[in-house]
Amino acid sequence: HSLKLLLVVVTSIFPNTFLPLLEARTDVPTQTPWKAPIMWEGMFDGTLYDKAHLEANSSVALTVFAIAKFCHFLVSLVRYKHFMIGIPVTYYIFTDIPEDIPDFVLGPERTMKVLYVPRHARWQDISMMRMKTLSKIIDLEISYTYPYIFCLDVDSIFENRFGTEALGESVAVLHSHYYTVKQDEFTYDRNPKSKAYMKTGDYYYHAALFGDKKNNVEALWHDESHLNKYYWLHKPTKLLSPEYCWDDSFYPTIITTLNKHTRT
Ligand code: 2GW
Ligand code: MN
Repeated sequence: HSLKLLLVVVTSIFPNTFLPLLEARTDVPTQTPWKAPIMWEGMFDGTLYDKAHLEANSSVALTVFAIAKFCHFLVSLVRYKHFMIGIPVTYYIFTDIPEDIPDFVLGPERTMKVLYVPRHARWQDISMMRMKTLSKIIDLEISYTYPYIFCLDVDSIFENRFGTEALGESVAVLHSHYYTVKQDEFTYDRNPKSKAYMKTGDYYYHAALFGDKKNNVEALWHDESHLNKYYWLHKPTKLLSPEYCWDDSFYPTIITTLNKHTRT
């Protein structure tokens, strides 16, 4: 009984850490060498996660950047269907043209904040400087209000459940182009002068969170290279399968559940 009680207490503090995973899939790796779960479709009961997160009053800040011509992507992104249904979500939209944000009706428990950011001339900087803006807003505001934050490319479309099972201390997404690829073909930054330099690593992660810009050396894949270096040094506690960020144009799919990320 006391074990059960302990589990109940622990589960309510860390709702998504201790929920049981269903019978592991055998066709894909479901755990990292450092024992973090890799979440694949069919491995979890979403209703259990939703219930635990509802009871724990979880909420999520979802940050996206819509700079220059990227505002139109927002329409499909904010559709109330698949992302964290059942718990409150605030969209943090960073843009240089607030008047270009389309009108949309937000679903229940959704709110939106539009924040102005200046446009950088080079697209590499648009992408990379997201981290600087994000770390500022996290320190100023988000960390006080939201237990969870997800940072997404705006050109993503939720087409299937992207639910509370995806929440965790530190969550990385396996890049759909690389999850079957050998490590020496990963596009890590191999330039020793770069802060993102890495010879070996664990996986190749997709930049759902971002790195920063230092030393005046531009990393091979910009923020994505820094992100990969960061997650190599600080192991994520949960990995999401490439199902969470799929790219249709790349591979005729063997995967049943897709959340699309269109390459622009
Ligand atoms: C990006 C490339 C070329 C021209 C413009 C832009 C651009 C990006 C822009 O004009 N306005 C804008 O808001 N962005 C934001 O940056 C937007 O949120 C977009 O989703 C994000 C990343 O750019 P994207 O989606 O065009 O590039 P991907 O999908 O090839 O990005 C991957 O690689 C990037 C680094 O090179 C990042 O790591 C990104 O997170 C990865 O998915
Ligand atoms: Mn993108």
